[in-house]
Amino acid sequence: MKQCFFAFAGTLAACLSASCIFAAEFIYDEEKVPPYSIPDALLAADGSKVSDVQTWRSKRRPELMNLFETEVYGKMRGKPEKMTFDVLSADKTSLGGRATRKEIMVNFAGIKDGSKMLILLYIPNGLKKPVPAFVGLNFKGNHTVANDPGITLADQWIKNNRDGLMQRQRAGSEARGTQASQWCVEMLMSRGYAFATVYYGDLEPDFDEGWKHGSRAALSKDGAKTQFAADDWGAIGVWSWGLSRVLDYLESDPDIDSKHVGVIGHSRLGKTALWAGVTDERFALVISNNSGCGGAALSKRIFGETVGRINTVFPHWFCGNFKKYNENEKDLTIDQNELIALIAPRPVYVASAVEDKWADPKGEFLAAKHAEPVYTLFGLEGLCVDDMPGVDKPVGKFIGYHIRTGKHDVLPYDWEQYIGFADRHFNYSGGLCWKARALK
Ligand code: GTR
Repeated sequence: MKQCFFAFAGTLAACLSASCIFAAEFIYDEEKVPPYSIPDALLAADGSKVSDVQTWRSKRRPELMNLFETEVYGKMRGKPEKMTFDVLSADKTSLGGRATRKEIMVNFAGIKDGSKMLILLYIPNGLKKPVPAFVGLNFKGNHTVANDPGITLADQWIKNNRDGLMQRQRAGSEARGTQASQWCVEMLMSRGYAFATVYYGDLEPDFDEGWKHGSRAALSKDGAKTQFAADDWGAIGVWSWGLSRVLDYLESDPDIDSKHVGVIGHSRLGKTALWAGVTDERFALVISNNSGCGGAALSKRIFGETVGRINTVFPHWFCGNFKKYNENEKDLTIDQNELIALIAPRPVYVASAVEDKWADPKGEFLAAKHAEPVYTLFGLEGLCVDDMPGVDKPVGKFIGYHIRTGKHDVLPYDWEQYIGFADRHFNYSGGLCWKARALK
């Protein structure tokens, strides 16, 4: 136990200091951004320009996928053959009778004591089924996402409230609902969306050697003795993989319209949502909330968090090869605009916050902007603006973007935009049905 405390201590200290103590080393002034060029997503490695969807699909997309897999996130695993889903409970009276809460245990190897994750799923009551859904990993345990005493308390690796260090423990009930403002479950229910979440520590506790206690070890031949190859997956890889396994379950649940599932994440879990959306084309819509470096922000701008910094503080997040670009972003042949482009033709939304300079809001906007040519190839409109929009002025059709007032966080304002975006793309008005019913 002690060892684990210390294993996480470095990460935590660095985490807390990331945007403050070392701030002086980092670029926060546009004038100091060195010259850089944004790679053209449509320029193939052989120098030819891609000008049709077929060539994008058969040649350029696989080429970029391969580069992101080998150089940034590491190689993804497939669906485990023996995975099982056990619906542990289904309570139709949760959230004051407005939703059905289900908890589903996913055993990846089909055995109870093996690696597993617990899905918390809310489905709005009183609506015609199936309904579309949002899926996202949570930072602090399923019990923190809503004020609902029926949610099982996490007993995996969680941060303790005193010093924020990660420990294997059962969460205290005082933590219930403490992250509710970031998830807006009641808003989702009232707008007719189901919501599924998993605690990310179920898949891998978030510290350097955390993989030994998670699915990366469980899925390796040598378990915790494994040596990862330079292009093998990191923690973001396994967290993204977990999101795909949630979708596997949702495909089996008749209450869920699994063709209309959006994947969402904030910050490091925003990086995770983007990678899940790229690697699993079953996700119909992708949302990155303040994901920053290694997420939606361009690496080559070196504004705020840098590749060297992220790989030093969080050595377990990306694959080994990504470290080649520490203080050497110019050698990257790809950048994050191409990651966003890999989501095309599916709708993607990138959101920034004014005070979240560490995540480089302008770099996030530019990456979204420079993903646009691939959407154009599909005959779709992207951001529909050339310059960064004003604060709290969302823009975009198939690529949504906003920069909102305030800090690094997910706020009800963000959810309003995401749900509206999903309503438009899913041609859905579950919220209206709900209102009509309430009026009767
Ligand atoms: C920071 C990290 C960011 C971001 C954030 C978070 O410390 O530097 O890349 O992911 O953590 O996940 O909250």
